[in-house]
Amino acid sequence: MKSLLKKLNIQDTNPGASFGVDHWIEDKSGTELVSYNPATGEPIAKVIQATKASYDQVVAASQQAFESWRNLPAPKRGQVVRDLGEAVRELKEPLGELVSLEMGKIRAEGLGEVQEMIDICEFALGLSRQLYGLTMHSERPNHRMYEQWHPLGPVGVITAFNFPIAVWSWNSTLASVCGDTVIWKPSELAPLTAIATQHICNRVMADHGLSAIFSLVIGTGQEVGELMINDPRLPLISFTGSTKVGRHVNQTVAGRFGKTLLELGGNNAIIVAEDANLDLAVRGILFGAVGTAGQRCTSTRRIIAHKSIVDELTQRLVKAYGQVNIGDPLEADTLMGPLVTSAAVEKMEAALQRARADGGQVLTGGKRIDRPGNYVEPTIVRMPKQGDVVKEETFAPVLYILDYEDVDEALRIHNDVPQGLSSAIFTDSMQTVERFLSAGGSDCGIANVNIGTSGAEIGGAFGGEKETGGGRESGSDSWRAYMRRQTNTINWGKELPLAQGIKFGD
Ligand code: UN1
Repeated sequence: MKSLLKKLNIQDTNPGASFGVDHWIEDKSGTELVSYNPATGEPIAKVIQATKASYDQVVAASQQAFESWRNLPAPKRGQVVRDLGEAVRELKEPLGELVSLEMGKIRAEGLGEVQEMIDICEFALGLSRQLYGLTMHSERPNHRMYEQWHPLGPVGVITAFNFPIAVWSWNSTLASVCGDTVIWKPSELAPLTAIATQHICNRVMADHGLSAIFSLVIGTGQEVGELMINDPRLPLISFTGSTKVGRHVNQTVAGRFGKTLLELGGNNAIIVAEDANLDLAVRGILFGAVGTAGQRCTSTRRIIAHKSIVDELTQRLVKAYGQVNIGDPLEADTLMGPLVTSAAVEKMEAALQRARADGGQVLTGGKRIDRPGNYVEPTIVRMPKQGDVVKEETFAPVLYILDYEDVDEALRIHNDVPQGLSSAIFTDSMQTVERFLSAGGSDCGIANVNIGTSGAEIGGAFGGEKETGGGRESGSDSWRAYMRRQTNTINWGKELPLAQGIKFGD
């Protein structure tokens, strides 16, 4: 562990704010934050959290950096992000392992997460030459109309523990090629991953003679989070986390006419039709429900299976769950690591208690594992109906199984939850596929066919509807969230005709 931390410049005690190589700020009155290894319960290292004083210093630096960064041609900004991707590629292994060490996802997924950052850096580089605006034909003679996109300013990015690098990188790489500067408040559960990433950013910025394009402020939601969402100097807040906190962020930022980009709770279901390829379905469900110990926004939480195959599917899933190797996330053959905190274990236990009270039958799992660390058994619960507990997001490996008789019923159950992030169907019927993808089908931001709900590629827009918050991050045209649109009309004639044919004082 010591050599891993050394490779990434993590000290025993780390300052909690930075905007450049020579700009690490240790707040004298900052409180200590200890990062624990969820696999053992042991401390890894400490961070001195930022308070208002260092927060203000970071925002001032970020504002100042924005003044010149916004004028650098976007393809030049892209080159900085390209170098960031290259620097991360060189440290992929230790960085991925630090993710595993700090939040408990298995090594393969930790590395996958770093790969997601490398991928989005490449995407952002290409994007830096494609920040397109439209041109329109004016109704007036000798007039030209078009729209262009300008950067917003310093953007606040508040991220969750479960993707401590990837989600920040979706935001920061796109925002920075768009000409914004970025201020990052990571989860209090994954501060060391953020510190390691900031060290890399600092090096790359220094190579380009820059600072404060990427900045870090580690502190509590109550202190630093509140400062950010109330701060008119931050025109956009991108927030990933629970619906409950997201609602507060949304309302607060809207109150000052700021913009938000929200990626909140998911309660993702897979419909398994009577004609589904069950081999594929079992594998897709296993990765979706057990991967990352059920702690992805995209994790599969509900199975809606046709009555004719539900028993066979369930038996096969129970068997597959029995073969899941649970243990140290850094061991090569582990498939499921611990939950992030013991509070997460307690929330899982409470949800299972409610599910049982609702008539749920636990078919496998259901218990905490008696060893150090926050280990639980991956759990399958057969539910007679979709009650309140099934409609809530429990961030744990709990999979509820429901059944249906016809596609109408499947879709009704599917959409009858407050969240709308990801969804999937397993079927070989073209009609059922099209039905699922039609306007009256899945109401989610992501709808997949014959693959699971999780593991999206960076190239598509990522996000969801309803209480998931409506934001879109990562690929496609998500970059627009980080810019402001300006419509321009240019008169190159010698007359001043008015639109709508209005004559005024002629
Ligand atoms: C999240 O859980 O917040 O699609 C992000 C996925 C990952 C990202 C998940 N690429 O599962």
